[in-house]
Amino acid sequence: MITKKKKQKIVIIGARIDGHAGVVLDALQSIGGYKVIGFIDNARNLQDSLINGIPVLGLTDDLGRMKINADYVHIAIGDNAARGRLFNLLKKRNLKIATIIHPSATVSKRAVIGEGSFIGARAVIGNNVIIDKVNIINTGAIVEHDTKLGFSVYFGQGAKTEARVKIDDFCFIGLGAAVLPDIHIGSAALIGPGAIVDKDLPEKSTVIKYGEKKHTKNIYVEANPDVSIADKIYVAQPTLPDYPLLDGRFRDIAKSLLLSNFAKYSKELEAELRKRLSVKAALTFPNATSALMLVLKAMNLTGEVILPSFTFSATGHAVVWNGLMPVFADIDPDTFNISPEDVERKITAKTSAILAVHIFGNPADVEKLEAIAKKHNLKLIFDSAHALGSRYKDKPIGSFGDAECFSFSGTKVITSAEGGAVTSNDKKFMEKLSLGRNYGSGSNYDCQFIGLNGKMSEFHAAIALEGMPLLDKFVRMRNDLVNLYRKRLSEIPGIIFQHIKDGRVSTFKDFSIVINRRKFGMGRDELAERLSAEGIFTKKYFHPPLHKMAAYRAIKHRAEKLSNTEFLSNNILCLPIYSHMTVDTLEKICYAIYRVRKPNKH
Ligand code: T4K
Repeated sequence: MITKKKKQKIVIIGARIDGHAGVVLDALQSIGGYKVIGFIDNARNLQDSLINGIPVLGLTDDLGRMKINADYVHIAIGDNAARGRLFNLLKKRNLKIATIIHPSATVSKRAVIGEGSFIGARAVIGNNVIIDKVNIINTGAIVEHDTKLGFSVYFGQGAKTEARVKIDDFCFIGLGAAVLPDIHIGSAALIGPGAIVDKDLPEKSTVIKYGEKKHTKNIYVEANPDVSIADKIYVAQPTLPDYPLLDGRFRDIAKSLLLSNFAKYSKELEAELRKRLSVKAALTFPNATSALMLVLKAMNLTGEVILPSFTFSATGHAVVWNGLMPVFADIDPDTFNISPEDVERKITAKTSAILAVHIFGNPADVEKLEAIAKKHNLKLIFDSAHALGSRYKDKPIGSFGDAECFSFSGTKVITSAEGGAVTSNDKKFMEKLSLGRNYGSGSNYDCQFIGLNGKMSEFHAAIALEGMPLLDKFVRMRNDLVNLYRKRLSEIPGIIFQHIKDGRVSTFKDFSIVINRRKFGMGRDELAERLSAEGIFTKKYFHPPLHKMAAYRAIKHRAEKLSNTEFLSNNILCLPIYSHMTVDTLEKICYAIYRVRKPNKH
């Protein structure tokens, strides 16, 4: 009697049928003996649908508690961090994770293949190779003898190692890359397509093909593994330049023995800012706070300065450090930027300047503010700390008003670790500012006025320079993320977004939501707490507003009728955003918001 052997039931996590899930499905069909009974994926549009006649059973985010009636699961997700995290989660649930080896692959009898790994068609795994858990070795890859691959490594199509190579956890080896014998690659390194690795690499290194200068979007994102998906999600993260390129500039600086004093890289950064921002003059600074302080000082301002209270403390501090009185104007409730109408209402005979902010990168009402400043003969300064890469009516932010001040701190779109810059079309003013950032003197030590140490170090300038070519790309990536955020979150009642007016481009240095407590089911503070309990860290930018801070209550200031400022400050929450954030991370945040809220039943 012939008995038909019962097929093993398997669930595939990850449902990209035109991606790795499709490759896994094909391999299972070639192997035979498995019945794929479902996919699990975080894409909400796929829920309850059929893919190749196979149902989508639920969200990856629910894997911790979802019932799975299968003999095996397999994780078909290319992202190393996500795959590793899910592997650990599934192991905690005692689920069996299938190791899949395509029948056309050649695997030495003395090789060890870890649980949950995938070996693709025509791949070759040599003698004494040890492949740790949940690796992907793609089509036609060659892992030569005595090589060791760590946990959750990705090996692209046709990539190969020579003998005795050691590749640590979470590394990404791109399509067709080659690793020479006896090399050791540290964890989470990115080896770009076609690259040749001929020396040991420390963890998180990036190697792109020799001779290529430009990164592609994917390479850049992969170079900064989105660790948050595996662990905690922070409101901001720097997206850092490629280390080997930076290494060249750092060596050059060390060789020159000139570490500061407005030298080569500081000057290069200034030239880059002039070019990108279409502005006549640019000066680097150690941070935006000192830049703002010195700009106000060099303008010889007196009396009162009008500024928003809805901003970061540094905007107001620059005014107070100069012995000027802050007069707070209210903001527009939709754009969150200073209201030109309220600015005009608050002008007195003592007003000497307007200090506006492009909040979260959303360009302020530049033309209206310029008209008011001109009409009342006031200086106009923009705190553009968030706005490097923003555009107003097709012009880059950077050439408006009398001066604009930028920040390169660690949470900004382009970072130099700490750093700042001032741009202006007023060359004479910038000459004075240039003296000011050298304590107030030229080379003869005869100080013309009380300046400060406003020098950006050469190392910091080199980091910013490395990032500058990526500015437009990062702004586009952030705008794509915001579009997806808005799409997902607009399905939840009680969430309002910052309005970006037509003809303006925001950098989305921050992505903010405003919570309507009644419609959403809970207030901003409770949402922040609940997200924090899920490992998602948000910021209440800007709460308290400046006029409610202890330091400002203790000094002379004016703060009349700031109802929009107070409402926004009490209800706004900035959600995580950074240029290399993955869609998986974003989906996780949106789903967490959806899950933790208390919908209003009435
Ligand atoms: N004007 C405005 C309108 C500003 O917003 C700022 C500064 C300034 C002027 C002055 O610019 P600078 O003098 O700083 O150049 C941050 C930043 O330190 C500050 O630069 C920024 N604005 C402000 C809005 O935010 P915190 O204390 O709220 O953020 P922090 O340091 O907690 O960082 C947020 C998250 O980012 C962390 O939870 C983790 C992550 N992070 C941060 C840094 C610095 C990283 O992953 N890596 C990092 O290196 O002040």
